[in-house]
Amino acid sequence: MKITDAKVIVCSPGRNFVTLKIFTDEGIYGLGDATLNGMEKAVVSYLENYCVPALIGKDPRNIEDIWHFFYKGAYWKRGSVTMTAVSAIDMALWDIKGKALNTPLYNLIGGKSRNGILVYCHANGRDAEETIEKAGQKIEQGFRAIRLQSGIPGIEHTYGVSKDNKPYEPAEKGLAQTEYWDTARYLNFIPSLFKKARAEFGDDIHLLHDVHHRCTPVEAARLARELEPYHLFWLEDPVSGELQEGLRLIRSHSTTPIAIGEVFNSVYDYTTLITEQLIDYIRMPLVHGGGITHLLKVASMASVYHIQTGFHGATDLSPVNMAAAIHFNMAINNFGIQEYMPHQEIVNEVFKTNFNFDKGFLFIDDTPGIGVDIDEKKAAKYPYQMASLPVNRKSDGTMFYW
Ligand code: CS2
Ligand code: MG
Repeated sequence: MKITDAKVIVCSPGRNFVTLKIFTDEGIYGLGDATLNGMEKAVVSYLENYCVPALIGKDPRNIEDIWHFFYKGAYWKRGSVTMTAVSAIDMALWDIKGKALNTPLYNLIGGKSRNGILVYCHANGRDAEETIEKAGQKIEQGFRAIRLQSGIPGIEHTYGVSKDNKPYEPAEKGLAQTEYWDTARYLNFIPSLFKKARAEFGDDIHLLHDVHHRCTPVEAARLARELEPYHLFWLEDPVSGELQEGLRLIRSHSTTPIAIGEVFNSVYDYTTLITEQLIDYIRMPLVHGGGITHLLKVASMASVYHIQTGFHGATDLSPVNMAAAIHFNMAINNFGIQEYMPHQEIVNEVFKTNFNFDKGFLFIDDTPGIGVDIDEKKAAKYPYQMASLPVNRKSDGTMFYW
C-alpha cells in the first residue's frame, strides 16, 4: 500500500477547522484533525510545505515508523504547531488502517474496556446563580459531570463565560482582544460558587473547574485546599504547566485532584508530573499530543502512576479528534473522563459523525477506522476566517496568562 497524495482542508462552519486527508493507491483515504485554535495557518503551512511532500510514496501501514520519521526526523522538535501536524498524520494513518482491515479504531488498540465514555460538559454564567441555573439544565439533559465557570464580581469578562448567550467560542475574528484579570477577586469568589453548587445539587454530580493557568503555585494551593469540602472531580490547569515542579507545592497542600496539559504536546511535558504523581489526569488531546501512537505511550506510562486520561474536548478540536478520542477512551484501561462541548449544528453539515450522547455518556458505532467523514463541497462553503484567542492582562496592565 502506498500514500499517493494528501490535502489539507481548511473550513470555518461556525469556527475554523483544519483537516488532513491522506490518499492511498488502494482507494482508501484517512482523516486527521490538524486544528490549532488561533494558529491554524501555521499548521497548514508546515503540513503542506514539509510533511505532505515527505509522505508521498510511504507505506501508510507503517504507522510507528512514520511517527518517528516526523518526530526524530525533525531536527527542531516538539511545539504545538509541529506536533499538531504529526498528530493529524498519525490519526489519518490509523483511520486508513482501520478501513483497510474493516474494523473500528478501538479494535486496533485493544478492543472495548467499557461500553460508553463518561463525559463532562460546560455550564457558565454571568454570576453564581446563572451558572448554577445553567448547570441544572445540563443535569436535566443527562450530564453527570459539569465544569462550572462563572463571571467574577469586579472582573468585566472572565475566561469560560459565553458572551451574549452565544455558544462559547474563545477565538474571535481578527486580532487578539485584551481581557483583564484579578486573581485576588477570583480566589475570594470561587469557593462560594462550589459551596452553592453542592448545596443545590448534592454530592453525586461530578463538579469540575478550570483555573486556566492563572494562579501561582501557592495561590493554587490555597484554592485547591479551600475547595476540598466540595470534592471536585478535578481542578484543571491550576498553574501554567511549563514549570512541572511547581505542582509539588499544590500537591503538598491539598487532596483536590489535578488535571493539566491541554496545551502540552509530548510526553516530555509530563515526565516529572507523572513520575512524582503530581497530577491525576492527562489533558493532552490526540490532536495536539502526537496522535494515537504517542498518547498510547503516555497513557501507558501514566497508568503505572495511577493517573488517568481526561482529554481536552473543546469545540476548537474537530469531530475527527472527538471520534478518535472516543475510540481511544473506549480501549484503554486508565480512562478517566472526556470533555465534551457539543459542536454547533452547522459543524454537522460538514463533518459526518458516528458518535452519540446518551445519559451522560458518549457511544460510537463500528464504522471502520475513526468513522468520521468530511464533505469537501460543504466545507468549501465556509472559508477560513482569521480568528485569535484573547490576551490577558492583570488589572494593572501587566501581561499575564490567558
Ligand atoms: C478550555 C478550552 O476546554 C477547556 O478546558 O481550556 O476551552 C480552551 O480555552 C480552548 O480550547 C482554547 O482554544
Ligand atoms: Mg482547559
